[in-house]
Amino acid sequence: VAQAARESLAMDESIRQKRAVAGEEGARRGARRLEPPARSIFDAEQSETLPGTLVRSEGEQAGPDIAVGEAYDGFGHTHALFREVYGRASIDDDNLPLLGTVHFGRDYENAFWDGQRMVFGDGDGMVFGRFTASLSVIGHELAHGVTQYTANLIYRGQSGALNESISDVFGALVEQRVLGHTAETASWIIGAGLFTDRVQGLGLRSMKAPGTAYDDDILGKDPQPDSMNGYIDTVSDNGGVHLNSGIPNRAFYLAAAAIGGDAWSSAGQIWYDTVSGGTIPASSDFITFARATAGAAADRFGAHSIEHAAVTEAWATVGLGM
Ligand code: ASN
Ligand code: ZN
Repeated sequence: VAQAARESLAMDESIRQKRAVAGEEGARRGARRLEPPARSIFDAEQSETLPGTLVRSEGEQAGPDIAVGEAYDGFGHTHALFREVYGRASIDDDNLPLLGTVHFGRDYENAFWDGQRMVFGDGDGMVFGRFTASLSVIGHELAHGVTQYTANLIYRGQSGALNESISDVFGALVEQRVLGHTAETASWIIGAGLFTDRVQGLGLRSMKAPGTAYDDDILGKDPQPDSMNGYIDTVSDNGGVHLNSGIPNRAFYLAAAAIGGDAWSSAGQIWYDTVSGGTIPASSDFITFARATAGAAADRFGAHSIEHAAVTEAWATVGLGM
């Protein structure tokens, strides 16, 4: 027993040292200021020309255009999650201005990050409405920017599915924090509110139960797998990046649910540490990322913490035992 206690004390000491080092790094980096957001929203007026016309700059009052207001507010909420919870200064951690274009294209049924800005279509009005209507989608697109400036996961195959999943994770967390939802009360739906009344569905993807977000005459059944047993080998969609993301999405949900409470400060902090920590390669596959999250959980919460146990168990449940 004494031996075990000594080992556990030694463990605590090493964690304390790691945290002290992290704290000093934070203090040194503290020279870098955490500025408020610098948002600029443009209107493509149904063209596919970027950026379009500048319609709202930071600090300007809201006008009548709902999509412009949603993009502006959504950028603010997402910026706040990264700044207030993770101490990150915008997308690049150096106060990068947030650029967005709304009303992109005609009947354009998507939103995307083009490497420099977030772009939102209006949908066709039959299946999809405005893509700014969902805060988790706005958070998703901005998080692609954060991933680009950190782990820079290659947008193909498993690293691409991780890139997609990380965007879903922070998109969901932005929304949960604004709504005051815990891991237990959250919907874990990405893109709630995007579908028109014609579509039977909760949203684009379910992180809690991948493959069940919709089952509909127009769209068919949500094709996302929820464990490695269902992993989809395909050449389309960059190797199924929007499909296989269901697997790490569910791992995140399971970890957050097992820990309980505010997901952004528990599992979200672990995932943020993993993505921004500078340790995972751009070509990471699922198991590499899974092991890194376990390491990040141990570093931040302790090797014998419930957080660490929750993370390893979550990955094992989706077929990625380590
Ligand atoms: N909405 C999609 C995404 O952000 C668009 C795309 O695949 N580029 O992943
Ligand atoms: Zn994406």
